[in-house]
Amino acid sequence: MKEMNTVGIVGVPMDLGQERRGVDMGPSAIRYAGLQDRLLSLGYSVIDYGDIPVKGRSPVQIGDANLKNLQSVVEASLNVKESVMKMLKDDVFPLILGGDHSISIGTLAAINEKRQNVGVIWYDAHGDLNIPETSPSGNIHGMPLAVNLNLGHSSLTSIGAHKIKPENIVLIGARALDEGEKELIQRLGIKVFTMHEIDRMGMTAVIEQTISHLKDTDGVHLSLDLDALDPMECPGVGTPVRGGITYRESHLAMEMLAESGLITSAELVEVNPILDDRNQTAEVAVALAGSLFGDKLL
Ligand code: HAR
Ligand code: MN
Ligand code: MN
Ligand code: MN
Repeated sequence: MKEMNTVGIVGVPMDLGQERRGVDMGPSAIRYAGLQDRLLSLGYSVIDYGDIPVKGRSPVQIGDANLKNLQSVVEASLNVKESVMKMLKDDVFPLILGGDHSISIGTLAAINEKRQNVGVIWYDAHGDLNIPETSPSGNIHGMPLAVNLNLGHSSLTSIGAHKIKPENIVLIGARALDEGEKELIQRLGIKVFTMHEIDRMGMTAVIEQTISHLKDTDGVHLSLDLDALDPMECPGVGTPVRGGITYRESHLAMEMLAESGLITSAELVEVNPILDDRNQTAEVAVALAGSLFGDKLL
């Protein structure tokens, strides 16, 4: 973690990037799980910027089958961007609570305004590298990383200067990549640690290599999709995939990232309390945030 002693929290009650209801309650669930107290206990000051307004699901869907709820996602993303820009201006560490992963379009649009050469860690079972032409679902939460490479529908790519360089991205935990995503990864040479590499090398080596891959960036954004973890430990997600990262491996990853001092912003996404078991996925999110913000355990 960069020496920054105030954390800014903002919630994005967004569920329009996918089809399962309930993920819009993610920010509340994460707050109820004690995020603020966890950060205060680690010595940070916390400013809660509240929640960003997100339109309800309209019965008449705007956009088409390849881009569900496009117009509402664009509107919300512009609000996310504005709010994250405010946090950056206030010089606090931006911690954004989803909401589905489409919120990342606005988050990184803001970060790209402020910094050049931004690094991104995409901790996720999925690649989120679809464009409308390759998406099997038309769900925008499967597209944000592509948008951040300036690929996809112009209504999304025009939300900001989406200029993340392929060589500044690392995917960790991937195990459900679509064909078009695999092709893009190969073509752009994006660094990916799939579950295979995590099993084979161990999380220690994965994070060491991630850190060395991203060491020359101007700060790294951690996009933490809770479905990266195994659904036995994080059942409260809309698109669970078996065979995920363990709770302990994830803590190790966060602890090593904290030590690296590289992380300058983060988001916790895809927590869906309706699908959860006693808010445990939100509790995992808060516990991992503890490690990311430097809890040393001793
Ligand atoms: N790749 C699939 C699609 O595009 C599933 C995407 C699921 N995405 C998330 N975020 N849950 O990672 O529809
Ligand atoms: Mn995701
Ligand atoms: Mn995912
Ligand atoms: Mn753009």
